[in-house]
Amino acid sequence: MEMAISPKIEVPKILSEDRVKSFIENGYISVPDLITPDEIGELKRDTVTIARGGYPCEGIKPFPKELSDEEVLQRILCIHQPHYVSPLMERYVRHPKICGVLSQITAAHIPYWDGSVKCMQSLLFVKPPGFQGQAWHQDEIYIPTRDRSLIGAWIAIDDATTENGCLWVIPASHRTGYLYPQRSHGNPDEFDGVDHESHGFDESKEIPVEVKAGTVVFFNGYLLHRSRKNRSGIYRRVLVNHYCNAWSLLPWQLREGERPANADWRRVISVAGIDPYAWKGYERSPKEVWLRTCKAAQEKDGKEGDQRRKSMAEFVKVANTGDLKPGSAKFVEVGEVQIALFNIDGNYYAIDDVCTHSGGSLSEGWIVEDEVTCPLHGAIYNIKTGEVAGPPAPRGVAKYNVRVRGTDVEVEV
Ligand SMILES: O=C(O)CCC(=O)C(=O)O
Ligand code: FES
Repeated sequence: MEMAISPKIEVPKILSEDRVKSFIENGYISVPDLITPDEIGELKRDTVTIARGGYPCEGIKPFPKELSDEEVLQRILCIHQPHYVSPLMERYVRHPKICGVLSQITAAHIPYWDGSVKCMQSLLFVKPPGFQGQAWHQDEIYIPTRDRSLIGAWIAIDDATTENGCLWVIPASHRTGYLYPQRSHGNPDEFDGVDHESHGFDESKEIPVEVKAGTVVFFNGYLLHRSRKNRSGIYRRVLVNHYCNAWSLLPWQLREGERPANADWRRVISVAGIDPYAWKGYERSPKEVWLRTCKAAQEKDGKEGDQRRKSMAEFVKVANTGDLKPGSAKFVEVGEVQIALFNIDGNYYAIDDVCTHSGGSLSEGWIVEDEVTCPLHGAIYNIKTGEVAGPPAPRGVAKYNVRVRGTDVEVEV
């Protein structure tokens, strides 16, 4: 049988041969003015639309209407996979100039490569003032390719400086293809809690990559990089899209019956040249879209929540007793407070709905006895106390007093 190959996607050549060589040598390259000020404007506007839940999806609940756009953005470190729901973000995954550069450098280390590229991930960092950075890592630890061709296209939406938490890299650290071991970073004030830290190399070789808005920084998946806390008064917004050689299988996750050698993640978009595996079809997964918070965001919400609770704690009706069967949960909102209400053997309990790991909705989790498992990455919480009973959540969630008056279930907030 003749296998269907996708039509060829033509993209412009952007870089000189010297610049391509520089990428192969150093593992990264900055290309200024690839994105126009008008395009920056639409990326900023769409960030607000996504953050406010303007594209309905399970992972992003609309914030309360009373919150201003600024107040919404100030609660978000990063939005994962926005291109699955936002047509504009998908357009930037396919941006002709970005894909033109990608078709020159992504697998330029491989002889006979024909410039074919596919995208598997988008990350929209908001990183407001005070928010944590990402500790040392290599992206191929998270997204393995077969041929060391993973590449990030890091689109600066704001000027990125050492003050607001720009990218830092160790030039040429990708060359050997060595994946450094990881450990816990032990610095939650500087770095986000989700990521471990790569170690075992000379950190003194790191350099900051300070760039103007509209610049795109391209970096290889083996390049050691990190970013620090945002210590400025302005955002550091960045859209990072990840790609690889379209000829590489993508063993990102093993499904049933797959082995590392034949696993192939198909939630991809072909963006340059051909897709030799087009015959397998494509998948999309709006379920993968979610908001990631960090320590700074949780502390902010915690402080505001504490103040609110101290100044105006009162019992508020949130449900009728008949609304929840034993062993089930319900999402309820009182003002800005998002609560997971549980019925365990006829008794009612209320805890914050938002998982402290990365914002999963606990009311949508799995309940076993008096514990709930976060639907996103499996953190476990005690429903009666809000305490963490299993990783990866860094801390517990607030617990609220509940009382039943007649058939009214009331929560103290
Ligand atoms: O920009 C950042 O803060 C980190 C980006 C990053 O580590 C990545 O996209 O792999
Ligand atoms: S959001 Fe990751 S475990 Fe809950």
